[in-house]
Amino acid sequence: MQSKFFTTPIYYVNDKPHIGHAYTSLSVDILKRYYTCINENSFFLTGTDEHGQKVEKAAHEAKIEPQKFTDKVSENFREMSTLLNLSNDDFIRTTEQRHNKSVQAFWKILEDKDQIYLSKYSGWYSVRDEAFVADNEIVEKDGKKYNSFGSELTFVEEESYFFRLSYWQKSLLKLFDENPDFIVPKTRFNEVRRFIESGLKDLSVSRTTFNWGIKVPTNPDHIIYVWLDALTNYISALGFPDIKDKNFIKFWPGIHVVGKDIIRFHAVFWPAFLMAAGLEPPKQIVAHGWWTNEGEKISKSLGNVIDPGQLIELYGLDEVRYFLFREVPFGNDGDFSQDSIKNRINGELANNYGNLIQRVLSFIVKNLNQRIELSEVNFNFNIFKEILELEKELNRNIKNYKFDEYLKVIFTYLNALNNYVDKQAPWALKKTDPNKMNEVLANICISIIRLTQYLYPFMPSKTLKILELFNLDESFTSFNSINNIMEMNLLKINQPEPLFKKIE
Ligand code: ME8
Repeated sequence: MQSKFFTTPIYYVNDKPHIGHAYTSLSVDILKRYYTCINENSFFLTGTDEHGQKVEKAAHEAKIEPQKFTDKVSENFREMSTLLNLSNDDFIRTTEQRHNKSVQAFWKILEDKDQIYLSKYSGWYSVRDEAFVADNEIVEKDGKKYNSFGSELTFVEEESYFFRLSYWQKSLLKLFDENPDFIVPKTRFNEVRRFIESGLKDLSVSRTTFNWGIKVPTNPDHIIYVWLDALTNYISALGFPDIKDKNFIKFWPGIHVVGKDIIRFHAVFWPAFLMAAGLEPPKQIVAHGWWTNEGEKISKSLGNVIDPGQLIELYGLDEVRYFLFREVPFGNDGDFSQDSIKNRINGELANNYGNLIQRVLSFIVKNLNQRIELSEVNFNFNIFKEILELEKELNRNIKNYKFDEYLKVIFTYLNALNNYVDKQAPWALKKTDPNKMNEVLANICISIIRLTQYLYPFMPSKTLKILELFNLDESFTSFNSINNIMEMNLLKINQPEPLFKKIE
């Protein structure tokens, strides 16, 4: 089976990482960890996009030379990976030699295949999005010109190489028709398909009026367009231009997880570049929605940028991870509000999950000498069987990027387990039927372990702590291991500390 290759966008180093960047990276972390749990090999790539006019401008404003500036800001993104407990396999920077070599080789292939020609660009450009803007997409306000994202445009007139994008229109439509899941969600698929259908123009792929970028190998007066440079990162990291590299063979084509702002670059330009170079287009583009802060667009000028570090300090990492993916369906826009994160933490993590573990395990520690016998137990309680069988449904949710549904199902079962504990009342059975009590507790413990394994991709640190309470190490995050656990003679239980702090 082809191993999966998941990528985040490589982030611009013009500024510090914020909650939006954290969100995309966390989603890929969840995917990577999930597939590891089901013993499927995958590769998780993230990194930084360091060239172009926007980054050059930011370095200039900071009065630092671009390379030093990008070294510094890129480090912030690396730190974000540690802060978020990301399990990425590689972190690529576009200023690295391996990438420079790959982009120049990619360009040479395109030029050799006559996919690139020299001409002149005259039109509007958004530095913020590093995007050329067609006349019919310009919005005029107070005598100024903007693109549909509200970025101000500047007029550019310069000699430029063009990529024969128009030639690839038919092949792109075919790619879409043959792969109905090429972009998820479907609304985005339809939008982009319509954009392609409406006609593609050749794309300007080099600039001459600034310096910060990779040079066109055959004409060093030209800097390769930052998006052609940036998109190539996905194959540079797999060893391109060596297409016999074991990682390229094993992992390409990839699945690109992106915000809805950059779908067109990934779903139109990138597959066209690849097909033109004789390489396979990506397998899938997964586009998530946009986060706002208490109802407002997040922007530096509004001063409402959410720093992931502060958020984690306030609520805890796994609490934030849980909230972001439980609160909003992945393809939809979402609003960050202090009230909603508090409600999720208090109601679901503390009162439901945390409380279940606390009361069941404390009871076992206090009354049963920290032990629960498994050897004679029948694991045939209805609720337990349903929990075991959830795996199929959860797998479907992950395959469709329905992270919120995945979590919702699990929390319905945690709730059901809490009710089950009340109904079975092990504290009463202790006096009347100790065997039944052991059986009930064993079924509950194994159910908790099972649901904890399912939750591991979302809350890796907390769930590992919970498994430790059962004396189970990290190897027991593999979903298969539940059978080995059920075959154990007994579970030794450690005294739980409160797992999720309630927020006042
Ligand atoms: O576009 N809500 O980099 P970038 C959700 N370098 N996600 C958000 C967000 C928000 N409010 N703000 C940012 C670039 N994001 C290019 C990519 S890839 C070859 C080159 C996330 O630093 C989201 O994933 O502007 C979005 O697509 C990405 O950050 C943009 O990051």
